[in-house]
Amino acid sequence: MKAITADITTLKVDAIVNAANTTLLGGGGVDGAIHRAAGPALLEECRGLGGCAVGDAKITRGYKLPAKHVIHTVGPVWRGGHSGEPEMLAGCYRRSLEVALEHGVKSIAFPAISTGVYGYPIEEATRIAVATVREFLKQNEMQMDVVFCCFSERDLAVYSKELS
Ligand code: AR6
Repeated sequence: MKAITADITTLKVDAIVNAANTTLLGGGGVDGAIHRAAGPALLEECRGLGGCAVGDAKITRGYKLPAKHVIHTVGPVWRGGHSGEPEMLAGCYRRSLEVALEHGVKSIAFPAISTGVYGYPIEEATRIAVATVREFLKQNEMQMDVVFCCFSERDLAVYSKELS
């Protein structure tokens, strides 16, 4: 596991994770950036997926992206932390890794799911992200390169602290 600052759409990994919404039909933030970079064929494939539940994940091809696949997951909207948000956010990381494993993905990059428009506090979200990925890799005794792709130096500092 490592944390970097980058635009996730530029990463040449087996799969990048998209912080989508339940429709899977695009939006703003990292979702908008991924759809723009992948091209309209991504939206076409997403139309056939029938949406995605909060905490679940679905995979598509990467089209014009350097990444081979996009794993679309839907984070929870932050409502103060007592509405099941931690469990749902952990589900995003766990389900994304399960889907990755099923598709032979050896390298994966995650954005900071739910911490933008959905308002999840970065420190708490980071703790869940790192703990859930660590636990998954340990339980599955597997080799997967996991990159936490931060979009600001501030987020990178939070991730670096959590990883050390
Ligand atoms: N590369 C990496 N990280 C990025 C990029 C990028 N190109 N662009 C933004 N981020 P958000 P959410 C960071 O709002 O909170 C969409 O409309 C951003 O700085 O994209 O899960 C969906 O359709 C933040 O740290 O996702 C949903 O409706 C992180 O990505 C809703 O937003 C997540 O911010 C999902 O909200």
